[in-house]
Parts: sequence; structure tokens; C-alpha cells
Amino acid sequence: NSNTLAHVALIPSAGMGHLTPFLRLAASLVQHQYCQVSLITPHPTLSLAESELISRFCSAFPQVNHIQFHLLPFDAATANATDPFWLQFESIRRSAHLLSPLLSSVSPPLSAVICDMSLIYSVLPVTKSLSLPTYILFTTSARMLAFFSCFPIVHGFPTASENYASFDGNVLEIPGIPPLPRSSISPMLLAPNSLPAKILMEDNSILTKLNGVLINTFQGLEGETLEALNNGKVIKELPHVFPVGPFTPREFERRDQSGAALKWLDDQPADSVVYVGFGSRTALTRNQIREIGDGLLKSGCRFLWVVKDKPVDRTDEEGLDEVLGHELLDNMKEKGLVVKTWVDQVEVLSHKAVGGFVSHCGWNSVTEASYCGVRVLAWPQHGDQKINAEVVEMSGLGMWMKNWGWPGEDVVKGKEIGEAIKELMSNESLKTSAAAIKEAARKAGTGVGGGQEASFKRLINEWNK
Ligand code: BUP
Repeated sequence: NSNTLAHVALIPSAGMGHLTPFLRLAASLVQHQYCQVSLITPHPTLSLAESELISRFCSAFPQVNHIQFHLLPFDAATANATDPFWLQFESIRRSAHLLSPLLSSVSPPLSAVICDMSLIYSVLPVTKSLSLPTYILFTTSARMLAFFSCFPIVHGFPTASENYASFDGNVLEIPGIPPLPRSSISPMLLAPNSLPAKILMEDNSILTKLNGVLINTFQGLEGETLEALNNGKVIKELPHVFPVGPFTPREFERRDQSGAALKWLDDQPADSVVYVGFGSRTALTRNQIREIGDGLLKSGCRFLWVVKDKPVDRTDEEGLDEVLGHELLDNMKEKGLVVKTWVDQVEVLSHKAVGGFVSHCGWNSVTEASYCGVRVLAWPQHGDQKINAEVVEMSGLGMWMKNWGWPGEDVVKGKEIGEAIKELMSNESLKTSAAAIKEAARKAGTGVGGGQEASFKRLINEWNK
């Protein structure tokens, strides 16, 4: 009976990497009838992919109450960033006070709010004034959560509550988990006045006021880190961390465009194709893109490559001819398929022909690879991605060429890329360990008493109080 169910509002932030896990969470909550859901999405969205995904979600789940939250005009020149997605985070943060009338007027009254991790500082004052229990969905790794919990000490500032980590300028030592080298921290987070550093610092300052942290990870991938977080080894008074991953990819995410790619995969031998994709918001330089093309040819492997030339899809207009050049494009036709459209990544990763994944290590990509048991060649590009690449390497899900730097450092040459891909595709022990992670992922997601189910049960108890 829906009248007796708790009612929870979900507030995602910007970008497919943040929206997708929120919608997968919403789908789980309503499908298992754990609670009623209101979905509050910032409007307008930055990318077309986001607005299309929201519409497909709403058609698939009409029982979810969708509310658009209209953003105030925002002057990007007043924020210290150029990345359009960070600017959109800031725009949402600055409009967050407008959530108050929305949250107080939904019916039946809300039991709790789950917002994006980038909105803690701006949403918590609103939800606290309405006495609403407030949770975040942390859309990246538990290792990144451990880092985020200690983040201020990297800049010599105190954390939200007593912390047990130390930073000597080179290595961040966090009790209970392997040390985190400075080289894994994104330059934009090391720059003290950048917008990303400011957002993390502000969010950290009230982290302990949250009622809990939901996270898209699971025991078999990050058991040690989850243990450290929940046993108070990282910071004192860290709210409980609920592993609710890996989220199940859903039917509503599918788009028609990938038909050709999937059809092409049907004609390839099992475990023979490497899939190359750098997520929804990372555009490599043209030089680097062409070196990847050269590397794929040199690897001798079959490949499916999604090329992205601009961070925001609405402006990604140049054809493949222009981005890759005729000659390279022509040479690639024999062994591979190169596309510039969105593909259904989970469908691709689940295809029997696909054995390896060259990934930027956006957290959704990592969890999708683990869900499908596809070994990863980690090639982090920005933000949390080197920290996620450490998880990929330590868990056995894949390999990481640590000497490939952040973009802006040296372009990685085709020869090296080709060799790394060859290694990824031929390494039997990686194949076995990735398959073991898939098994752990399926157990965490569906097994009775698995981490996910136990987390949801505990949450529902809290929401029904
Ligand atoms: Br591109 C692309 N098809 O063609 P991440 C992406 N995706 O399904 P990001 C497709 O977008 P952040 C495509 O499966 C994943 O769910 C992919 O999220 C899907 O990286 C999502 O991997 C991408 O987290 O976001 O986009 O860089 O920086 O927020 O992690």
C-alpha cells in the first residue's frame, strides 16, 4: 500500500555520470516498492543526453513524481572554473535555496532527501530547516569518499571532525587503506582556489551533519575501504556508509542509435574486441585521439571506439573524417568500428565479443565493467579518475599504465597504447580476476543478505521512523 510507504526526494546534479546512478537508484527504490520517489532535476540540463535520459526514465516510471527545479541565471565569470560541468554544479548550488518551497509542498510529506554529493553545502541548510533527514548518493568510489573525508588536510585545513589521516606533501596516509600518492590527486583539486577545491572543502565542512552516505560500490570491489570508513578509521563521526552497488543498468537507458554497433559486435569472435570509451564529458585533444587510432591499429586487436571531440554533446558537431583524418579512418575500417554517437555502453560491455575496455575510469564505467566482468585498461583523465584507477588495479579488475600522465602532460604515443592494449587482451590472469569480480558484483546486487539488500533494509527502517 503506497500510503504506508516512506516518500523520498532524489536530487541529482549535472552530467550523465551523476544522473545515471540517481535514476538507477530511483528505479530500484520504486521497483522493489521500498518507498515512493520524487525526482527533482535541475533545469535546463547541460547536455542533451541528460534531458533525453530523464524523459525516457519518466515514461518508464510514471509512478515517480518528477519535478523540474529551474535554475537562476548564472554568470560563469563569477566562478573560478572553465569546465562546463563544474560550472553547472556551481549554478545548481547557487539556486539550491529555491528547493525549499518544492520540498515542503510535495505530497505526501517527505521522509528523507537524497542529494548529489556536490550539493551538500547548499542543500543541507534547506533540508535541516525543514527537519528532513538528508543523505547523499556518492557517485564515485569508496576510495574517493575516504579521500574526500580527509580532503582539507591536503590544503592544511581541519576536517569536519577529528580525522586520523596525515599528509606529508607527497602521500596521504589513511588508516585501514593503502596510501594515496599526491600524483593520484587531480591538479584541479590541488590548486587551492579552484572551484572544484572550494566545493569539496565546503562540502567537507558539514559532512558529519548528514544522516548517511549511499555509495555505488560493493564488498567484492572495495571491501577494505568500506570497512575503514564504517569502523571510524578515517574521520570521527563519519555518517554511516551504505554500499548499494553495483546499480543495475536498466531498460530505460537504451537508445536506438547503438543498433549498428551491436550488430557489428554480433559478427566478431568471442572475447576479441576492445571497447574504447572515455565517458560522457571527456574530450581528448585531436593529437591524442589520432595516437589512439594509431595504437588501436598497432595492437592488432579488433575494436569498437566511441570518439568524443567536445565535452558537451550539444556542441560536438565535427564528423569523424575531420577529427581523425581520412587516411586513419580508412585504415581502421578493416579491424574496427569507430563511432561518434552514443552507444549503450552496458549493452556493449555485456556482449560476448567484448573482452577489454580502455576506460577513463569514470566510476559508472568502472562499476559497469565490474558488473559485466570486462577487464579494464585504466587511462584516467581528470578529477577522481586516478583514485578510481587505483581501485581498478588493486581489485584485479584491470591494469593501469601509471606513467601516462594527466592530459596536458605528454601525449601518449600509439606504439605504447598498442602494446598496452595487446597486454590487456592477452593477459589470462586479468581475465580470471575480472570474472571473479563479476561474480562478486552479481552477489552483492541480488544475493539475499547481500550488501545492497541489507543497506536498503536499514535505510527503509530509518525512513519509516
Ligand atoms: Br560516452 C557514453 N554510452 O556512448 P562515467 C557513455 N555512456 O552508455 P563520465 C554510454 O555514460 P563522471 C556512451 O555507460 C556511463 O553510465 C556509461 O559515466 C554511459 O563517466 C556514463 O563512466 C558515463 O562515470 O562522468 O561521463 O565522465 O565524470 O561524472 O564520472
